[in-house]
Amino acid sequence: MCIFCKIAAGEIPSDFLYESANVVAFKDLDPQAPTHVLVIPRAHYENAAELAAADSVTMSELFGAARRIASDFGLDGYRITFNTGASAGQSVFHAHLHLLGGRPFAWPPG
Ligand code: DGP
Repeated sequence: MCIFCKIAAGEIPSDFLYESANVVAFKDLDPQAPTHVLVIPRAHYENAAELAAADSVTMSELFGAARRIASDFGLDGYRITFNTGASAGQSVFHAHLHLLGGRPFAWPPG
């Protein structure tokens, strides 16, 4: 079982900022901004593309959860990222949405 499957299943105790039948959200271990939350499907998909192809309802719920968490944190601007593939910086191969906020962000991203 991968690390995010274990978190979603409650095998690794975590504080969930959002939780439903299909999705959980929790703080990133290595935050890159004052607010850095990961929103993941409970079911295992290797990346966002695989999730989108297999379950567009859950994919949509990731965005809804991110919107709600951004509102809860009072973020007036935020960035949503899906690193998809090792060349794009993906290091955990269980689909996850990064919600980042609380500081200015540069464009283009590094
Ligand atoms: P990515 O590089 O896009 O695959 O992002 C993976 C993120 O997951 C990275 O920012 C660090 C975070 N992370 C890795 N392992 C854990 C963990 O066990 N707990 C939490 N909360 N975050 C983790």
